[in-house]
Amino acid sequence: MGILNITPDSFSDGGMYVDPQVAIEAGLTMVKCGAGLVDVGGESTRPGAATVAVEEEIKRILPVIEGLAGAGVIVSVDTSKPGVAEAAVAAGARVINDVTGFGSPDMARLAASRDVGAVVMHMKGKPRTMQDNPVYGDVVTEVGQFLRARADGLIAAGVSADSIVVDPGIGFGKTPAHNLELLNRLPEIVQLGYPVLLGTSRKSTLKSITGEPDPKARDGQTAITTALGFERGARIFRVHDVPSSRDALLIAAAIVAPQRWEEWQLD
Ligand code: HH2
Repeated sequence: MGILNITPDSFSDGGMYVDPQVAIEAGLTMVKCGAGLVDVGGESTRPGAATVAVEEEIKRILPVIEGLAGAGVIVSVDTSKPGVAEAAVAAGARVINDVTGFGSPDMARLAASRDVGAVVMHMKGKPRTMQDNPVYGDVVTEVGQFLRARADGLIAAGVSADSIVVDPGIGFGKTPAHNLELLNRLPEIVQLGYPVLLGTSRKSTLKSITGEPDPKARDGQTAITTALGFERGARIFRVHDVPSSRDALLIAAAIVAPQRWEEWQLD
């Protein structure tokens, strides 16, 4: 999953894709490099980010979604606002990626009424304050319980189970130690029975280990989490730099899942 943030303030690609044509070209390049889908967002969720009005978020992302979907790209929309998701789906998005985990009944109803995929992500608190000393008993157990409850809620609302993907929400209301624990014990999230999406790309937990201050210099570090995440059962990787994570996946699969690797060679 390639990341395309149509925002002025995202933590690593903010301001790069404000011109829709530039964004569409970048999305098409991601697909050429091996992305199976492109995640388009119009509001940063980095800690402390300002909220964006529905109309403004739609204005940012709609031309890009139309352009990519029109070219046959599978697009997911990264939003927690039902009004934005509805406009995005009408413009051709086929997946709703909600970092608030479909807590809003309107969002669950929307996913049920359209034939779309639903990415259910865990976040503790709200973006503005989520990194203020987050505390868990056992982070993996709590994240797993949250994801199971939200997935159950979606199914009760009428979403089909095979449209659901879960995501532990790396960096969303978690310390580096919480994030590393989630990555190490990912098989416990995989056991929920849904495909697992991992979003580690360029995040500050990597910096907490390597000391690298520049997010754009963390793609190699991201690729390592992609390989280890695959080995532990994750199946979708949300990344800014597609080629490095594609290579990581090919190598990881060649080692731990040779049959899958051979299938990928045929694609
Ligand atoms: N991370 C970000 C945004 N959306 N969605 C899912 N499902 N999982 C994630 O881990 C995730 C996400 C934050 O990263 P980014 O989009 O690069 O930055 P920003 O929020 O500043 O736009």
